[in-house]
Amino acid sequence: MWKFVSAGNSGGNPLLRSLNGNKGRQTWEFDEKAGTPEQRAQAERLRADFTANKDKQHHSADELLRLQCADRIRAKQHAPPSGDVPEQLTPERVESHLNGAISFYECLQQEDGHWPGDYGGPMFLLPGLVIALYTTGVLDQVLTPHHKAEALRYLTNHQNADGGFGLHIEGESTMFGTGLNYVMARLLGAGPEEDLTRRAREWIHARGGATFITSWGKFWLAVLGVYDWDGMNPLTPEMWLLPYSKWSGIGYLHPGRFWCHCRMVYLPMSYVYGKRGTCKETPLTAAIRRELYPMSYDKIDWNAARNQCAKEDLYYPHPLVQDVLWWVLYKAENVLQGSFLRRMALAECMKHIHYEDENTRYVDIGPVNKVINMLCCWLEEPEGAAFKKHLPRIHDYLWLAEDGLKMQGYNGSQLWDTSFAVQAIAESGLLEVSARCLAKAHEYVEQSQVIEEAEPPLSSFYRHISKGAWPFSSRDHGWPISDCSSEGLKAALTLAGLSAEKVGEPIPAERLYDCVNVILSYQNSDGGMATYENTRSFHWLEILNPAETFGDIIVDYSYVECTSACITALCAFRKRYPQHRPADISRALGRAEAFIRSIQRPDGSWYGSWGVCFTYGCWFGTTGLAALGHNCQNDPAVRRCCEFLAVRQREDGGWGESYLSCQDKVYSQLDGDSHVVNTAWAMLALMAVGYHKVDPAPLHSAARFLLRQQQPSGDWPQQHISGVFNRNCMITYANYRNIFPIWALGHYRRLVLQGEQEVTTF
Ligand code: LAN
Repeated sequence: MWKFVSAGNSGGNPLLRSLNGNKGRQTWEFDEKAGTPEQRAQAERLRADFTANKDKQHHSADELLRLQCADRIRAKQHAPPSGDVPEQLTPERVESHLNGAISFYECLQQEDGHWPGDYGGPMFLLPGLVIALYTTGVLDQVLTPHHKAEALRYLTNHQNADGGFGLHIEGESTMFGTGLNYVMARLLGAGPEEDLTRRAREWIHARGGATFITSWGKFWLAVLGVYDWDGMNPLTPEMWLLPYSKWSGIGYLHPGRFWCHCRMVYLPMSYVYGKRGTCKETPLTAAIRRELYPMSYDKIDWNAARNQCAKEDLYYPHPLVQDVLWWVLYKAENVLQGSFLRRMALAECMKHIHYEDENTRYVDIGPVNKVINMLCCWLEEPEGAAFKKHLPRIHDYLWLAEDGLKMQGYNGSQLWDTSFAVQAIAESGLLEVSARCLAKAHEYVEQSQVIEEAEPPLSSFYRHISKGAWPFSSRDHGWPISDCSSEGLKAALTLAGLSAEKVGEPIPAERLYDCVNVILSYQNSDGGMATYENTRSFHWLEILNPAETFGDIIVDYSYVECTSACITALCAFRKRYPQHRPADISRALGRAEAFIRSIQRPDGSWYGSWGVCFTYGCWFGTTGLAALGHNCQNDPAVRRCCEFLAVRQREDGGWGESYLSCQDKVYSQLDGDSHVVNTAWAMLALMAVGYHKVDPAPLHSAARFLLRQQQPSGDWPQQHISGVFNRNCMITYANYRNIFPIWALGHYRRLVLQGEQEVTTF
C-alpha cells in the first residue's frame, strides 16, 4: 500500500541535504506490508469511485491522505452537530461546527506541524519529468512499477471524453496536454493501440499532428528526439551575455530582469537548446516519432512548424514582432552554433543552473526548472554529483491521490497553508480545542522562515534578499515571496498574541524585523508589491512572451494579493512593535494603499491572479483597505466592492465562481452548487469591511450554506479547483476547503453573532 511520509524524511539518502532535518518534506512511498486488508480494500474503493465519477468531478479529494489518518479521525473528540441547519444560527451552534471542523483538520496535521496536501492540477509537468528520466537513462531507477501504474491511472482518469488532455485537470483538450501525455503514456509502457493512446493519437492527427504543439511542448519532443530542433524558435543562450545595466538600453531585455519563474525555465531550456541535448534514439522513440504525425516525418516543413500552434492552445498568440525576432535569431543560429560565443554562453548558463540547484538544495524554484536543470547537469556530466543530487528531490514533487500519481506545481504549499491555518484557527477563539495544533503549527512557521541569505554575491545571480522572508513551501526551497513572508509574519504575530504556555515561545523580534525589512524592500515604484522580486522591466516586454498558453509571464508585476498581504502584515506588525521603523512603514502603507485603489475595477471588484478569481481578489482588496481603517460605511470604493459581491450571491446562500473568470477576466458563475471556498472568501471580504453592520442577511445565509455543506466528519467536500497561475493554468489548493470555511465561520460567530467590534486577522 502507498504510504505518505513526511517530516524529517531523508530516506537515509546521504545526497539529500537539508537546512532543518527536512521539515515539511512530503513524499509517498509504496510499502508492500503497509496497511490492513480493510484499508487496502478501502483505497481500491476510493479509486474506483473517483473513476466512476471522473467526467463529473475532475478534482480528487486527497482521500488517500485522509485514509492514512483514519485512526486519528475516528478517535477525535468533536463532531459537528447532525440534523438540519436551523434558520436562525446561534453562536453555540456555529461553535460546535467549528469544534468539529478544527478537530477534523488537526487529524491531517503532521508531526512537524505542517498540513500536507495535493498541489497538482497542471497536466504538462509529469510528461516532462518522464521524458527527462528516459533521456538520462534512470526512468526505471526513479519510478517503480507502482509509480508507473499510478501515473497511467492518472492519465486514464484525466483523459477528456474527446480523447485529448487539457492544460490542467479541468480544462478542455489542448495539443500541449495531449501531445505530451501521449508520449508519456508510451514511455511508461502503454502500447500504441490501447484505448488511451489510440484516442489521444486520433485527437492529435485530427489537428494536423504534433507540429501544432506549443513551444514548450516542442522543446520536450525535441529532447526526446521526436521533433526536429529546427522546428523550434530559438532559445538563444547568448541572451545571458547581454549587459544587465539599464543604461545600456538593451539591459531591459536581460533575462535577469524577467519574472524569476520565467527566467529560471528559459535558463536551462536555452542550455539544452544551445547544446541540442537529445535522447539517444531507441526503437521506442523511433516508434513515437512515427506515431505523432499524420504525414511522414521526413516530409515535415520544420521552418513552418516553428510557428504552428493548435487553436485550442492559443491563449497568447505571438505578435508579429516576435515572429520577426525569432526569424532573425533562427538565422543567427547558423553562426552561433559551435562558436566561441556559444561556449561562453553555455558556461554562463551552467553557472546559474548550479547556483540555483545548490541554493535550493536541489528542490529548485519550481517543477519545470527542476526537471530541466537536472537534464542540464546530466548533459554536462552524466556521472556527476550534481545529477545524482537531483534524483532524491524528484519525489518532493510527486503526489498520490485516488486519481493516481501526479507531479505538483511546487514541492508543496506547506508554509502558505500552515500560515493561513494558524490565522483561521486562532481567530476562531477556540483555544481549548486548538492549542496543541497551534503549538505544532508554530514550530513549522518557526522552522520554515529563511534565516540565511542565498550565497553571495546576490546581484551576480539576480537574486533578491531573502533573510527573514518566508517561502511558499519549505526552508530548503528557500525562495522568498512577498505575500508568503507577510502571511508567515501574520501567523507568527497571531501566535505571539496567545499564551506562550499553550502555543509555544514567540519567534524572537529580531527575526520579525528581518521579515519586515524584506517586505519593505518589495515595494515597487507603483506602490504595489510583486511576487518574488521587484518589477525589473517594462510591461510591454510581454510582447516577447513565447509561451502561447500562458499570459503575463515575462515581468513580475505588482498584484493586489501581494500588496494587500504586505499591508495587513505591516499593520499587524506596527500594532505590536510601534517603535520599529515607523516612518518607513507608514510611508510604505500609504503608497500601497494608493496602488490597491488604482487597480480596482470600475465595477468595484479586484481581479485575483492566483486564486479563482474575483472573490479571491476582492478578499485581498477589501482586507488591505480595511487594515488601514476603511470600511463600507466610510469609503465608497469599499462599498462598491461589497455591492459587486452582494449581487453575485446565489440562491443557495453561497458564491460559486468558475475558473473561466481567470482566463476571460469576467466574473463567471459555476454550474451547480456554490463553492465553499468562494463563499468563505466573499464572507471574509464583506465582514472585514463591516458589511454585516449594513446588512447581515447575506452573511447569515452564506454561513448556513457552509454549515449545510460540512460533512459529518467535520471535513468539507472538495469542489472545483481553486488556484491559478498565468491567467490560464489552474492549480489545486487541497487545504483551502478546510481553512477558509473555518476562518469565515470563526469571524461570523464573533463579529456577526456575538457583535464583537473587531478581530485581529482578516
Ligand atoms: C505559485 C504558487 C504560490 C503563489 C502565491 C504565493 C499564492 C501568489 O500569491 C504569488 C505567486 C505564487 C508564488 C506562485 C507563482 C506561480 C507558480 C510558482 C505558483 C502558482 C505555483 C506554480 C507556478 C509555476 C509558475 C508553475 C510552473 C509553470 C511555469 C509557467 C513556469
